Amino acid sequence: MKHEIIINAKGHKGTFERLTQEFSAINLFEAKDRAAALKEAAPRVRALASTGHARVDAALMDALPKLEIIANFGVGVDQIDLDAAKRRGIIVTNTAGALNDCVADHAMALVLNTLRKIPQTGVYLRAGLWASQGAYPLGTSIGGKTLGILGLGRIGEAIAKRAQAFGMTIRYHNRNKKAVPFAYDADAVTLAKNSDVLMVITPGGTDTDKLVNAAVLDALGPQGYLINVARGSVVDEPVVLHYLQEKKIAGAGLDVFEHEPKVPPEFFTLDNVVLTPHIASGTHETRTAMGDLQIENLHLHFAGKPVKTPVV
Ligand code: NAP
Ligand code: 8YV
Repeated sequence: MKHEIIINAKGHKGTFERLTQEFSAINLFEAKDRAAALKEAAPRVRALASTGHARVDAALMDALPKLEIIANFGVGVDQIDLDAAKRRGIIVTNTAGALNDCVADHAMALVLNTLRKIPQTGVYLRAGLWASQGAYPLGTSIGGKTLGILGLGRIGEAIAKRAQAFGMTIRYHNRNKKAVPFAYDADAVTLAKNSDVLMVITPGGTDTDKLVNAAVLDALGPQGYLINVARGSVVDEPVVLHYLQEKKIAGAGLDVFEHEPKVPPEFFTLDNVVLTPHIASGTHETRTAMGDLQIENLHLHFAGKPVKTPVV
């Protein structure tokens, strides 16, 4: 007999196929009457498969009184009310570790693309400007620069490894100092002041809301670059836009935004920003590995075993 699960949003295709084959799945996102679908599932459903982008709030948990586990597709669980889950004794799992390398690759790609303006040079070439106006203006070197990592966790450490190979010096700020061979700064402003490139890779949520604000960008300064692969909420987006427009920072590489998939169109006209649509973990291999881990956690729980990657 297949165990029953509820799926709250459509995500990675291969993972969705496995979820619907290996479990008896209720697709909440397809329900014409969501409240009725929840009411029908309430007496039975013990597991929720969530995607990182869909909100899982206390009301949803309360609508499923038998809920024991929320297995998230994604490492970031900022869309899940963890306090409500704790209160209810619901296990929350994420896909920690499965995406470290891929996200770090993308973070490093943003460093390269932002400082060397690679997308902008391609647009210049395609517009015929190389022939009519001559060589594209010079970029900024990567080697020899200091990368300040705000959030030196699993992914932050994978970014540090790559950046070192490019000849960068690493510094970091976390709330807790780590046993790593990198200089520690006591706060985000000091880290930005000591860095040429500020890499943001903390979790989202209330603790980090607008952690990168005007004071941090002032400390980064007009020669400094901001890269955000964390969550849009971690930076003050209107302030970042303003600082780019006024050239109060040299440039930015942004994979995440405050109101995804909406991105303020004012960014599109700027020459000093590289934008990607939240794709840092977006490869076939990594998304499959994330789904495998999400599904493994569900199977382990139904087998009465400890889950592999618990958050709470
Ligand atoms: P992690 O291992 O938990 O690392 C997070 C780091 O951030 C920790 O070192 C933590 O250290 C630090 N941190 C947490 N709160 C902080 C605060 N208020 N101030 C300063 N530092 C703080 O998590 P991870 O697996 O590396 O993932 C990090 C985040 O990346 C995810 O939560 C997600 O939001 C984002 N992400 C984005 C993408 C994408 O597609 N763009 C993909 C994957 C992940 P302390 O606890 O000592 O402060
Ligand atoms: C995407 C991520 O959210 O893991 C995370 O925290 O941000 C990414 O991997 C992915 O699309 C999961 O929904």
